[in-house]
Amino acid sequence: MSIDFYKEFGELGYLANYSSYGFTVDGIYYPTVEHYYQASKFTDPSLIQKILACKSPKEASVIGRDPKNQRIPHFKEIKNQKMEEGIYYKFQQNKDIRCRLLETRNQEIREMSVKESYWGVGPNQDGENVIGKILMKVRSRLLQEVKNEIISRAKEESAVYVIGHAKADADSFLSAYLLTRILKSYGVNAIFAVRDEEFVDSNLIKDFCQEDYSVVSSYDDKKIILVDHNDLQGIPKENVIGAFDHHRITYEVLDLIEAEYASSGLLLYDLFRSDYPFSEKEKDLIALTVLADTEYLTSSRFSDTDKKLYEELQSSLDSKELQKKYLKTTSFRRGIYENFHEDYKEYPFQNGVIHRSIIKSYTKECQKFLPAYLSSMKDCGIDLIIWCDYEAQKTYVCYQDEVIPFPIFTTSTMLVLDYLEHGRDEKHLIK
Ligand SMILES: [Mn+2]
Repeated sequence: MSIDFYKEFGELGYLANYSSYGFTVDGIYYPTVEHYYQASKFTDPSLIQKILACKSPKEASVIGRDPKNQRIPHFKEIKNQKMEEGIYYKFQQNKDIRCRLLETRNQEIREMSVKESYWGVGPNQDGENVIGKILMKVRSRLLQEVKNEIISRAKEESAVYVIGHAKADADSFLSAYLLTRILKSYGVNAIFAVRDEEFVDSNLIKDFCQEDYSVVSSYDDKKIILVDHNDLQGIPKENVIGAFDHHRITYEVLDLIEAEYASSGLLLYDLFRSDYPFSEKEKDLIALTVLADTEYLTSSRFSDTDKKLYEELQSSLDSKELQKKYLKTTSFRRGIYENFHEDYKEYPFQNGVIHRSIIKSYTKECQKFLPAYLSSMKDCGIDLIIWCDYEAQKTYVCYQDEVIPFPIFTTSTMLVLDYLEHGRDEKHLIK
């Protein structure tokens, strides 16, 4: 699916040249890309001043397009370059939207202007879409730059701790291990670390990776690189050099590469495969991160693009067998309250907070236990159960006294919340 934006409003408005993200070039402040682009047409200082002083990009555009104003000769030949510079500086200097642009991974970006067949897609959607193409070009350039920035800052430190999130799962643990090795190859004194020794996929981790790790519980002046999350979780902001993640931007760490991948391991693979020679063993570890984070290749998070990358790993791991061995389903011998709180999290939802729990079972257990869990929700303070039946590959959503068979098999809370929020419209199931 492409990212189609039009004008500076709404969720995708940050992509538009009229959106108010200012930047400085050679000591001059430009309030928008439009101001920059229009000013670049002229050499007359008073005209440039006039454009810069415009309160809106629209006014700047009116002056810039006025045929009475003398443009620099052959501006046509450099107009794309000027546009690209403006867009580049905008995203380079506004880290919050830089994150958002990087988050779009490799999706096509289109400017849906019906009037513009050059800069946009035009009336028949077959225009040149030059703005969209520039945005994609700037995106790849910034991706490399952020990556190199994090690495070069890490190189200046006497030591850098690479850590995943608290209660590490397989992706968090293995990705931290892989990134440590990658950073070492760049000359960084990287230390493989965890926050605590409570592991979610402890059997899988033990069986596949017996590497020594440090446990970082106090931060002092330790420098940190985060993997598989980008929330600080108690780490002082100034200690964090950067983050690599595949979930959601928290805006707590802005030196961040975050894009939707099946796992953090797969993101690292895509990011470094052209400079770092991954060994067979390392590729298997990457494959494991994918297996663990996609419920063994069954979850909706495993996109077609991920699939291609995963196949490139040529891993010999058997996903079915590993699922049987390592997938931890809910233990129904324990009490309902305990199981609700085993995989429990609060999410902001409809101006409030929703308390959600994930239950993982096989079909028989699902049929046997679901009614009792449904009737205990209120008493246990649970608003939403995402119940995954791994045998039947079905997900049931229990919400407001109702059991809703979910249209696809998933454990993704974001997907479920999106679906509930948008009137159960299936359009919201694929990102
Ligand atoms: Mn992960």
